[in-house]
Amino acid sequence: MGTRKPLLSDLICSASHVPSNYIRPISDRPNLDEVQSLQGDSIPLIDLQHLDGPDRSTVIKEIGQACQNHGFFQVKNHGIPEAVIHNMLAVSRGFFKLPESERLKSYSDDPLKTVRLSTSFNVKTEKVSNWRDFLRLHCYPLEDYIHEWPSNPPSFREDVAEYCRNARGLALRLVEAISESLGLEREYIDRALGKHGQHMAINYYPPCPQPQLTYGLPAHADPNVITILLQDDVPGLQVLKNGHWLAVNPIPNTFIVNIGDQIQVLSNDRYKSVLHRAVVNCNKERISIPTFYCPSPDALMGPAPQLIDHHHPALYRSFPYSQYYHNFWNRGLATETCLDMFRTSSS
Ligand SMILES: O=C(O)CCC(=O)C(=O)O
Repeated sequence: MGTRKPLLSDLICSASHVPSNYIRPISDRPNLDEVQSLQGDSIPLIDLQHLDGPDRSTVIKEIGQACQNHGFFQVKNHGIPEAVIHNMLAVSRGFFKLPESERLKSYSDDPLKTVRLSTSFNVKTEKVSNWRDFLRLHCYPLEDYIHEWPSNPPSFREDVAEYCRNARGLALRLVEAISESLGLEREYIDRALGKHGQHMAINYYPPCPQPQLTYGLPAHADPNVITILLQDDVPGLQVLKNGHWLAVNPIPNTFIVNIGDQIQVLSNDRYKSVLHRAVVNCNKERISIPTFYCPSPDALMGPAPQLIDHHHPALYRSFPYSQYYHNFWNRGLATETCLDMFRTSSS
């Protein structure tokens, strides 16, 4: 028997069929024919150019409405230079093209590791695998983690660090804007997050011979505060809206932002953390790079007291973020969100 290949990209090189452990039951397949493919305006596209000027309140209102009605929005004029985005995508592609032996230096199936290359979602808990390899990195504070990152391709650390600094700047501006949009002080959410955390995944979805049988990532909501997604020019992200899946087709130099479960908790359900998924295709590999902006593990999360009153009782109990994160990784990706485990009896 040959050596077992832990990564999908090394296993499938020339497969003409999806191996049986990737095949979803018939009731849980992507039904790609039923997906609506709207161009551009499938989720709001918000121009951040005037976020820091006299028209701030107009942009804040747009962000608030997007969080309330969609849980997702796209941003342009976000201030992250095109070269930083280009280098991030190029070095990610370079990483996944490295020889297997080089990539496997970072391999681990332990979700608690701060740097790890792995496959699917959580190989320890899941029954069906997903058509994805990924490199996951902790990235804030950078100096605590950068020495653990891959050093190949040679510019990896420099390019990824530059991207992380920029993504953090954007995340902070958005977190302040979301705080204001809820009628809270600008720094309220920032303070609630404690020391802050920032993780990143570089998702690599190889071409798939039978994309209708499997997922890159099945439907899930994000456990963190906000996610800023950079994707290459290959479609794959889909968002659930009114019971229908919408394809969010890439627009160059924009980011997709979605609010995570912690904003739903903080806002006491005013804003919704929405299910999304990644599908794969026969012809093209796809790279997507989510930055997950998180509370510190010891931050105590719960609804903002200013949003609770007689008519709006607290819908969640307080909990340390580490408890939430632990539950997220250990239950496998499921469409029932983790939020239900933290609801009060008033919900
Ligand atoms: O690849 C995508 O577009 C979605 C990625 C995602 O949802 C995730 O990594 O959690």
